[in-house]
Amino acid sequence: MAKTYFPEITKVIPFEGKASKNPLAFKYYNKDQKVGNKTMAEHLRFSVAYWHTMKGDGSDMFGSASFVREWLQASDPLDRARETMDAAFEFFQKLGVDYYCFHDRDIAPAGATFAQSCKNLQVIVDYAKQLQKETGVKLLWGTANLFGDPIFTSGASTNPDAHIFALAAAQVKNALDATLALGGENYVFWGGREGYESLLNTDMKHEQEQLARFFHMAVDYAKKIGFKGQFLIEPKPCEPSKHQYDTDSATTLAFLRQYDLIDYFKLNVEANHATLAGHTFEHELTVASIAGKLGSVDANRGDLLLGWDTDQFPTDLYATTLAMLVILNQNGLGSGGLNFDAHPRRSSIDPVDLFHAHIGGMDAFARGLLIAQQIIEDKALSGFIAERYASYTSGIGAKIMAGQTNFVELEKYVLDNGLPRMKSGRLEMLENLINNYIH
Ligand code: XUL
Ligand code: CO
Repeated sequence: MAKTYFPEITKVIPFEGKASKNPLAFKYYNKDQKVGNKTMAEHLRFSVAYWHTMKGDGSDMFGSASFVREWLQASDPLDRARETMDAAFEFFQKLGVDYYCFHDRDIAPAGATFAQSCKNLQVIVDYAKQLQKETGVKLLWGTANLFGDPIFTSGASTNPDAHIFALAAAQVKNALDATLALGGENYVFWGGREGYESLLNTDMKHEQEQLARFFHMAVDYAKKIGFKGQFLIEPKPCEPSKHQYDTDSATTLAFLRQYDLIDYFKLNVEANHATLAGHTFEHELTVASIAGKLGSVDANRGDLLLGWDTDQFPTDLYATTLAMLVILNQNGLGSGGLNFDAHPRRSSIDPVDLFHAHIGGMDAFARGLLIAQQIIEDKALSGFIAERYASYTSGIGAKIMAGQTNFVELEKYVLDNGLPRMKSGRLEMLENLINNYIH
């Protein structure tokens, strides 16, 4: 690498432990430390989001860029893309993460024609391949940006115009080729424009059928090119669309089942999308997990007082603990990981703030992992929950679960045994218990 973009970071961010006062050191994330039967790195599989970390400029709906990044200054778009890629790999290595994620248009600039855009992507993919080989950093997932270009304003695959559907398909075809070329372990579909604004001009059934056709074609194309990575859908209820079709985990799973797609997809659950959908992060993770469909996580958080996707770095230990409980209970994310789909705030203008932000997120999840592992080892919650449902393990409860009884027999059961007695849910006791583990 010709020059350094993060000169203030002279070595890989070290693990220094809880007592360290060094803000540029991990206090909890100790890559090779075993937790249960895996190392922290194997459990957490952290990934950097190219769009925020490398391309984010601090702008918001009311103000222009507040960050000035040295890697974004070259006047030629391809030079700029290469310099950004250099800075990205310097960042991944100095932070000590093994994975990154991108949209096609994050890594390579759009050209004046579609053919030019594809060529640009090819050039940068070749460059990324070389840097991946040199550094050992891997691609967690690739995706296509089907929301930024104004042509997708009324949808990509759900657009009323079939020509635009074709453009979206062509773009995903190239993004899949890129992901395959870079050994991507997953491929994500996030449908920011796959939704509608008003039913006055929308045929919802038609649009949902279009979306299903699109996904089937993606499955077919992946088979054709030998892409073995996991397909993931990332639910979000709104923003930028008013109603997005992949609203939340439950809606997305129902859609996948309805259109015979369930075998080919898992979900990429994002914390801030969960809260926008009026759910907790752990609810969305659990709905996906109990269906055997929790594939990966976009790790971030929203702001309780703001009703939009603020994509802040995760710092809340309560949230990371509950998330890691779900992940540990399903024995990990498989080919998925924890991708920081998050950006420093508008006032955090320095490149070093990117380090502080990621270090905080990684430590918050490492602590969540340690706490969740202890809770599981102690059977602190599972024991209580098992006891709460114990009446289903024998007698009439076991018959209910085995499908061996009916309303008539249950009526007789109540008549013979009298009215049931209530039991406490002990929520306050359990909340206290969790707080005692978070220390
Ligand atoms: C948008 C969002 C996306 C997806 C990938 O809210 O989360 O960046 O993660 O397209
Ligand atoms: Co996301």
